[in-house]
Amino acid sequence: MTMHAADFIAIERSLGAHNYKPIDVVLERGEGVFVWDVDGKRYLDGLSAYSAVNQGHCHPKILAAMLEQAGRLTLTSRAFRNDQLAHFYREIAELTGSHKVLPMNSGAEAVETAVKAVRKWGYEQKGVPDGQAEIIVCSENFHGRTLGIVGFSTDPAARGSFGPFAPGFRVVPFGDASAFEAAITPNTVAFLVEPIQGEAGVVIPPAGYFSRVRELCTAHDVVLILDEIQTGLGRTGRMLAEQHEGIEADVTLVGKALSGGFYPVSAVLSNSDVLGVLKPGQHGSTFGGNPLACAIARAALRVLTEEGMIENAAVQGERLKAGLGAIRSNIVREVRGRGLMVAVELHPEAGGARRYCEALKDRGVLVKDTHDHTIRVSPPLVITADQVDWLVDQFDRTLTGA
Ligand code: IF1
Repeated sequence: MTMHAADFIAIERSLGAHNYKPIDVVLERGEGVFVWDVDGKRYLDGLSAYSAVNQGHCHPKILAAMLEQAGRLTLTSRAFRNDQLAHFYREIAELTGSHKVLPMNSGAEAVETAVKAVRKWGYEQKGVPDGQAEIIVCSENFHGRTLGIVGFSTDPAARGSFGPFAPGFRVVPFGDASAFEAAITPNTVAFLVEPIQGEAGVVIPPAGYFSRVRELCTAHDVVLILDEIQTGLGRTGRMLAEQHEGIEADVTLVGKALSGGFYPVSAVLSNSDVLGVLKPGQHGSTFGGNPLACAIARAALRVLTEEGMIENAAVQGERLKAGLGAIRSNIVREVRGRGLMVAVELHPEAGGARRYCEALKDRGVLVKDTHDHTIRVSPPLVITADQVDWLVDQFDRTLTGA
């Protein structure tokens, strides 16, 4: 019996937990910027799995590296060494200017790892009294779904009914360096922040915010942790979004596109001695740093740079932003973004972004609403100028009702 879209959806509805409300398109194949549904209809992917497939779907070189490694050795655990880890360390350290690397799997695990490491650093290096470490975070943050992380979320949907939560976090408004300064105490060990807030709707901080934050962190011996899980690895037109701000984080978190979407791979990158506080037995993961993950990540990083994807993201990002910004529609409130991390915010009177995402789907464009009134647009970094123009045209027709 051939299954149709409605059949897949019905089974998911009856057997799955309803923790998502996906756009009802059932995808079965992907290549570059395109994906195809079970009826053979083609779509331009304007989400890239939330920036995990920056390199485009099923990139042939990453696929080849994965297949080659999968037939050789997949998992040793960290009880033994493997011949991929050292190469991965060297290559990612060089590309990001880091001195120490700790591999994990999901983005949330990288965030949790950083929280553990900076607390330990605070007690052992900064001299914070035991159990008193404080970490400053921003309102509207998104860092993942684990208990430690949702405990310092300000989103009622993310944290509601999941407590009790761990103490030790202070929340300040994003983009306000004075508020950050006022929240620093002698027990502050770190500031955890996204360079551009993704889930909050692609919120870009005011110019100068991060250079001031960097100064304050240095002056008060506070570890600056940048969550680049979404903004990193070319998405904003630079390898890391911090490069737009002219700063360097002490700890950088990457994930998502670190595998080009083939496998969950994340990493904590450290410029300071933070990761140095972790000793044998104090942290780990069965799958973290496995040879399959390392081989995939190495290929994913290599194609990003070798194939000019980061420069392309800068060029096509400008084209996309200009094109979307030129749409004459009275329901568009603002178009903003950096590189290929773009958002179209609609006026509340438009009745919500979801209906426009549904309409765009019918026109062959897959995008996702966030926070009711914003459409996130983040295609793979391999998108061409013609494809950007076509994408903009579909937005134009949808938002002007043409
Ligand atoms: C979902 C959002 C994006 C992240 C940052 C850590 C993580 C994420 C800056 C955790 C994850 C996700 C998860 C995904 C939706 C997606 C998302 F809308 F929820 F906010 F991209 F914008 N730091 N982002 O953006 O990484 O543990 O998921 O690997 O469905 O929850 P993870």
